[in-house]
Amino acid sequence: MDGRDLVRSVKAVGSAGAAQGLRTVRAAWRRRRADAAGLPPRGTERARVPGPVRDVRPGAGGGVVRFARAELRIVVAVNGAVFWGWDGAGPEPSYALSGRCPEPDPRTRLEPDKDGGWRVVAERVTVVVSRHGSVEVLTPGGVSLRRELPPRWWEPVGGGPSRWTQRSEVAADARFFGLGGRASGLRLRDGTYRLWNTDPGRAFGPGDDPLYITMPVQLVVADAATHLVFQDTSWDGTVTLREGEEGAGSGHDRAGMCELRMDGGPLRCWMIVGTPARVLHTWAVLTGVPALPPSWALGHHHARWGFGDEQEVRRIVAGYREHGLPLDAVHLDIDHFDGHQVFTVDQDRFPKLPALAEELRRDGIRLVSIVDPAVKAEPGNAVYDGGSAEDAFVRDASGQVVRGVVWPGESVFPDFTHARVRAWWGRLYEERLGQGFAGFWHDMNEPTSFAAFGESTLPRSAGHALEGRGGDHREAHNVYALCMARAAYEGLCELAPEERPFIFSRSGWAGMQRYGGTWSGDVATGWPGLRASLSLVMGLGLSGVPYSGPDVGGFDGSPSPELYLRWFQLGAWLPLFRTHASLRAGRREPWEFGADVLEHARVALVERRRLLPYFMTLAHLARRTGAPYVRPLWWGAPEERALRDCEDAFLLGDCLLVAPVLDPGADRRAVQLPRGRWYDTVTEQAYEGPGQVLIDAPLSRIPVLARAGAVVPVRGDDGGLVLEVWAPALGRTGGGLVVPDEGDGWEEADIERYVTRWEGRRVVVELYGEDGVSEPSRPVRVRGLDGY
Ligand code: NBV
Repeated sequence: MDGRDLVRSVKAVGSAGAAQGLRTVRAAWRRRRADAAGLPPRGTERARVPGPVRDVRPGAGGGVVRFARAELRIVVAVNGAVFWGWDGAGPEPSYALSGRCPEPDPRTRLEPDKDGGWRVVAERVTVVVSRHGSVEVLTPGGVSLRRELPPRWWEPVGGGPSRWTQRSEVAADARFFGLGGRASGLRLRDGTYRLWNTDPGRAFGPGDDPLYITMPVQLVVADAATHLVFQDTSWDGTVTLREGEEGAGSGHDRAGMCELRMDGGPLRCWMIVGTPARVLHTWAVLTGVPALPPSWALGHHHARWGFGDEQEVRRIVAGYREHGLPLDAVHLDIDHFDGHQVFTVDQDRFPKLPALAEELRRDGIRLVSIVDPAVKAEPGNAVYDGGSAEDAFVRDASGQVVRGVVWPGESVFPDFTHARVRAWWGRLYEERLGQGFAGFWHDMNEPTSFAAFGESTLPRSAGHALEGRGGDHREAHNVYALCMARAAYEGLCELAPEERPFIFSRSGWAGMQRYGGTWSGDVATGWPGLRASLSLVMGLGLSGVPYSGPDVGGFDGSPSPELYLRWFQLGAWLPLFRTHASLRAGRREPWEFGADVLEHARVALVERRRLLPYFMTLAHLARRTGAPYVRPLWWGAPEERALRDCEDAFLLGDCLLVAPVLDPGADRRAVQLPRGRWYDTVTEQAYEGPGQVLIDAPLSRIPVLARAGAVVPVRGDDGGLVLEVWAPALGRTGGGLVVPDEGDGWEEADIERYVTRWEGRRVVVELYGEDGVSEPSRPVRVRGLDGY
């Protein structure tokens, strides 16, 4: 135990009560003993590199290149995605892939290359394999996008998983994004990022890494093309990034560098090349399209750890009503459980939960329940008894059920990597539905188990089914939450087949979007936390998870009225718009910060409600195209280098540009504009991009701009859908897609395609349907006409 561990252990004892503190000390020792017994020391290791090339075997979509000490399989799929795997690794089995692996592209050719190497030539990429096993991916025009140097393995002489390293080079102008949810910034700066889902154990800020969702998914934006690279390995590891440097025409560019170091697992990787939109689309095809949230989940949510009882919930809901503030969902945290036990209700403080849920639903407000994976290890607890009968809980190497410590005290953990266990767990949501809950909030599923020292998770030696293959927590850890989300999603589809499930999960992995979204976790209250909230949402979107949002106001402490308001104004433009805070934090209701804040928050809430049809459209488009709702400014113009560095504004779909205020004391801010004309949505003033403009940002609002020509579906005063059209620039056309859907079922809404153009001195809007062009049947409101 080092000094920091000791401080943590003392704190744990102090804050969570002496009994719980002692449990965490015992649990930490148990964990250490389990790993000492269950994981033999690595012993002597032998280093290996592929060695010189020997021969090749052409195959569908590419083939196998054999080296003296390794072999490499390359397959280009019909959708243009390239797979390569060393030492027999194929694309499956994989927790990230959504189902069947895409078919190989039969037009691909394997040909000899210079110096004894080989190349795979496909329609959109060429993959060149050198004589010693480097793998380079080039555009059809021959520009190099990424060059992976020959990998290096360290194999334990006595057997066991090999560690490995893979170094790669990218263009000098390339910028890195993604890797799941990172707080440090949207653009991933030089440094080392860990791949191990982690509960930081306290409110986090931009300096904290890793966090709850890590993914070996990088999006690399460079002049030549954008590419996504996914190392499909769930083991612990690190990614070290170093941006390149251009030698200002001297010809001495320094390439960008990426080094992956993994503790084990297959060395296999997918790469997708194209525009950002194309890349994310193919990624969604590969790993599954994002679950469509029910329409109410795109409204405003209010959560709190520690509502305490039904009366307090009613008081908050009444507060929203009395202040004229729209509210769509209320979330109940672990304090509504009986003794913090999952799938129970504290009957003293929440005696009539179904009646409360019904009452709220009549007002259009849904109840959402937290769900923790840890089950109190106590006979008599129905979930424990049922799970024990089902043999559902994770066991250690010696066959004992692993015990950890979480909120209910000593706890056990379902093994979600087993189909039978997922089916059992999925059925447990029936109890929640019976209580009237409509949505589910998965927490503590990194998984977290409190420990006074060492890592706050399960022992690495703990066994997992891994779909029958068998393995341990080193491999299962990062996919634990993904599998929990799957269990809930599939269970809910059976239990409530008419409704699309609403699940959002603190932890997860590549592919988690199939089951739902996520949120920031415990982001620290403060201006840096506000900034981190935005980088998390954007980074997750670029990793394939489009639905997320922060705890508005931050998780801990008490934000100043100004900070609270700025956070609220940002949250109103993010997919998950939720106020939430810790048991010990100050208030988060909009009326608790003075009359001005209340007024400005109301404006943000009313605008969010007005824009619900637009958010719903973005949700459908995310499902159909993989494009996140929230996109970096370079989304449509990755070649505009200045945009690659912009981290304080974002595009919301194709139509809007949102520039939140992220600093105290600001009453205006600089906004970087992509090419084209943009209108301030409040003043209707027009700005021309590309370039930077200064825009007023008084406390009453943050700058939100609409793209000239955009068609934004909004909710009219009578609740019907209205097309808000922003005048195209003169001589130009514009347009937009609308997916009308106000429900929470499965019926597929048709996409409406609109085109806008000038006709004389009038802006006209036309609906392009299968039967030709027609007038829209929906009311149209044209804006931005001043100055024409
Ligand atoms: O369940 C309590 C909290 C929850 O409010 C928060 O949103 C989660 O991120 N939970 C973490 C556990 C306790 C954290 C200190």
